[in-house]
Amino acid sequence: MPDSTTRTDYDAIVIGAGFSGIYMLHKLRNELGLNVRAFDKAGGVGGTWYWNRYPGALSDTEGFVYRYSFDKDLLQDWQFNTRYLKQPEILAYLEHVVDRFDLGRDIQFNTGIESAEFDEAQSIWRIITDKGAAYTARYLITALGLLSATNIPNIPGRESFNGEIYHTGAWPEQHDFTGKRVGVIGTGSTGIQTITALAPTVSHLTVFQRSPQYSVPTGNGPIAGEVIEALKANYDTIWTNVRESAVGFGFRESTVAAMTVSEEERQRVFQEAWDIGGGFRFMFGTFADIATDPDANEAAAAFIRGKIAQMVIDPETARKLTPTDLYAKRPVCDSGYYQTFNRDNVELVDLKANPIAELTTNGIRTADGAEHDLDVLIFATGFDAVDGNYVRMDIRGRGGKAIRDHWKDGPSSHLGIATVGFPNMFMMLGPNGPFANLPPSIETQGDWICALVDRAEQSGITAVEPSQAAEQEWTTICKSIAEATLFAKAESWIFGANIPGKAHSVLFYLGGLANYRDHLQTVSENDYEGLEMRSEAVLARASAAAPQIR
Ligand code: FAD
Ligand code: NA7
Repeated sequence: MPDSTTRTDYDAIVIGAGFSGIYMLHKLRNELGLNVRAFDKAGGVGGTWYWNRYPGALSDTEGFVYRYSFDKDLLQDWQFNTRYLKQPEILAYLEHVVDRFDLGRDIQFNTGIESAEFDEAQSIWRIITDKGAAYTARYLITALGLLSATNIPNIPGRESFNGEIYHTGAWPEQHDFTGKRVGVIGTGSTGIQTITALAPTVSHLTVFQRSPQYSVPTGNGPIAGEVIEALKANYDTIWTNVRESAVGFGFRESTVAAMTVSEEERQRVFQEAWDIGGGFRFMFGTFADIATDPDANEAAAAFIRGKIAQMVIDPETARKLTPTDLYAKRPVCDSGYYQTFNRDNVELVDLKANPIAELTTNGIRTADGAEHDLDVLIFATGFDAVDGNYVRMDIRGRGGKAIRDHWKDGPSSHLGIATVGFPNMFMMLGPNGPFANLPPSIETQGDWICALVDRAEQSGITAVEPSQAAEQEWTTICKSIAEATLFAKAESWIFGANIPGKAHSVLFYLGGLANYRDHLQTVSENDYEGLEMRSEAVLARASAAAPQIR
């Protein structure tokens, strides 16, 4: 039986110090007054923006909404002068938030969490760090990142390569590749940014492309001072609109079906969006059904294909760069990607026609026997998305069940936040969370979790977890929405299709941020219907006994 005098080191432990972990530390410590400790294996805050320092790294959510909304003064104070934010600016912003809200003293860096186990008898979590230190807490907040666990393909001969190897998502240092022969594998959002930024600076760039991409211009550039002032003056309305929208990117989403307008009007709308720029804007701001109706999708795809043909001079290179499948992966945008292939020092290798055979001492040998000599090889091969960092840790819930086993057929959750058998573990951006601009999604989840924790604290509830039925229902909702979209027909990380051997499953709630918020509100208004709350152990508050680690 639980011991009523059980004390924990902390009330809550937060793993991760990116947008999500920072927010949760602030909410739980500064607003609820709990004793909270955050850990990150990184050497500093920032998460994504700590690790992804590759050349050209940029958020493609427009900067005015790629930020927290919770503090009005912060919104007014933080300066920006371009439409999108580069990695150093976002990192500086997050560092500022940590300083501003005095969070740094409760974050421990360079500390990976290797295991987290729920002690059923005590209703507490026990975590062990990679330094062998053990800590306990009543709540475990996993802010592990959904695009954080790097995917490095298992290419034969890797150990024999004499050059430098990098992954874009594990790039904590700056590097100068001037004059070097560089290879990039991968042409997703990250590869596109890296390729475009690197090409003018290296002696030769070889791009190893498995799937060509539909990309539209970012439209990045300076924003006039008066526009920034107007944005700042309008923030209340802006955030309301973001929260009431589907993708939360800060633009007006279309309600018009593409095929209900004339061909001429469609072209006008596509051209206008092309000129303004933005990947999400092109997919969701032009017409309402690009992601759901095959004809609408083909119209958008054909428009982009036509642009590629105009931009790329060599017809054979243009052919290789032109996708023929659905336009149904996460929409991406670029700052001159296709034109980069008009440069004399850039070469495109089509891996579908000619796969990589092996890495050699000097570079990459493709199946046709050609040797591509390289000084540097960059993997822009993406991430084991959403559950990747969960299954890389040893997380155990009730009965010692490992999350790896719990999710062996694909990860699931209730509301993207909690999962059966793992009480008091609240996930930020867990499986089947919203597919939308992430800072407002993070705040949505963080506020809801915080209210739930407060409710538990006020009522002496010691264990909260979803019922099997609630989790199953949420999984079914997510699956049926996903299947109504064309995204489900494309092979991408949104469904775990990019990782060999990973179960193909729905990883997101594709119903939009506004509807997602409605779901959360309905659950909380119905006294957290679908969540089982127990009062098995009466634990003393950690604050009374917490070790002083400063
Ligand atoms: P992360 O920022 O990924 O932080 C997770 C942290 O957890 C990491 O620091 C990691 O080190 C730590 N961690 C994980 N496991 C452990 C462990 N076992 N022990 C200790 N620490 C651990 N989203 C958008 O909405 N718009 C964009 O434009 C956009 N652009 C992106 C561009 C790139 C290149 C990438 C990679 C992602 C982009 N994203 C974008 C998604 C981005 O990840 C989120 O917007 C947001 O930064 C996620 O914050 P987070 O705190 O949830 O996760
Ligand atoms: P993505 O979008 O998953 O792109 C990864 C790219 O790497 C993509 O072109 C892949 O080709 C390619 N890839 C992956 N594995 C291999 C192997 N084994 N061989 C050759 N090519 C490979 O990741 P990103 O980092 O670009 O973007 C992820 C998200 O992070 C992005 O949407 C933003 O939100 C930020 P494929 O298409 O699978 O054929």
